[in-house]
Amino acid sequence: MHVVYMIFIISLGFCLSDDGHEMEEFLKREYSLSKPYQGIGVSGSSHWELMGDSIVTADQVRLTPDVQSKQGAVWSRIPCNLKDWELQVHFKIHGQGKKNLNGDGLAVWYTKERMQKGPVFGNKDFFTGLGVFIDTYPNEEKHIERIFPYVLATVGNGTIGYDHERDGRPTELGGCNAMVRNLKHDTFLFIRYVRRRLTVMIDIDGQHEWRDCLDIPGVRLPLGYYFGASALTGDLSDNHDLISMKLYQLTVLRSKQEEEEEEEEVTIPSVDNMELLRNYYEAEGMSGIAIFFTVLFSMLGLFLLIVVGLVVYGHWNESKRKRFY
Ligand SMILES: *[C@@H]1O[C@H](CO)[C@@H](O)[C@H](O)[C@H]1NC(C)=O
Ligand SMILES: [Ca+2]
Repeated sequence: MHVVYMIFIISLGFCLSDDGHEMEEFLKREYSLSKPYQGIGVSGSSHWELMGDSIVTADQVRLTPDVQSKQGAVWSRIPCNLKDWELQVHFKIHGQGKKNLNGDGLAVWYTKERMQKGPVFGNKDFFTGLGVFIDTYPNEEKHIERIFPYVLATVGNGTIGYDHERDGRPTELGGCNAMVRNLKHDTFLFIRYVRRRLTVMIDIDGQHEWRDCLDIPGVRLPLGYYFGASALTGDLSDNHDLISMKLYQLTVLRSKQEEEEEEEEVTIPSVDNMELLRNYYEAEGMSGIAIFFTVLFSMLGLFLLIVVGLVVYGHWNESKRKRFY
């Protein structure tokens, strides 16, 4: 098993270094949402549609207010047929709740379904497509390896449920910690999908620098899905504000081999080597505290064995001596 992990990690590293491709980007207004949010929620001709408790103000689309049991969303009306894209989400999460007494979080979507209420950050469960979650409340008590707020990505194929009690861990593709609440400066989430590679980055320190969150090759997403964002509050709450979502089309040069590999049309979202990925994260999850205790107890065990051994040897020696005298 370890050999397999090693090979997997090496191949990951290999893919990371093969990014010498030139890219150009164009802002696509029809898939973007930005001030002054003309016509959203009022006009049927707007490219975006509001749902649930979300409201539009001059400065933001407020998906939920800092009030219990709210859910809201905003969805694009136009399916996206771009192969390679980059989504820059400017958001703000803030509220009265003290540390870990706020929730539940915000999600950004690229899915087949749209405008359906539900338990996954205000969207339906068993979704088909990509969800990137900013989970601000740790539901799972044992969350040693994850520090909240936590950003994670999940690809659903319509049959996989989201495990709320475990903060989506069973279906996590990867993630990172992100202290995003109640900040004075602007906070951004960045999702790039290029040549079936999914990259998520965050800019939350006010330094105008993207920080890596996850980077996974072999993510197969169909064309023609919808972009959206949603948020949910429960017993705990926060204002979940969307300031803008800007979608850029990327033009990427592909090698002949890549073109051939991608020729086959994707109809169901999936992730290559999902099993390996999951095992890899579980194995990695073992590191840190688990390994520390394993080593500690092994050493204590060994120490005990040595002590017992010495005592037994001492007794044996003594009884031997007694026989001589
Ligand atoms: C969806 O994913 C699950 C788990 O990977 C798999 O068992 C199932 O066959 C997939 N469903 C479809 C329709 O591909
Ligand atoms: Ca949670």
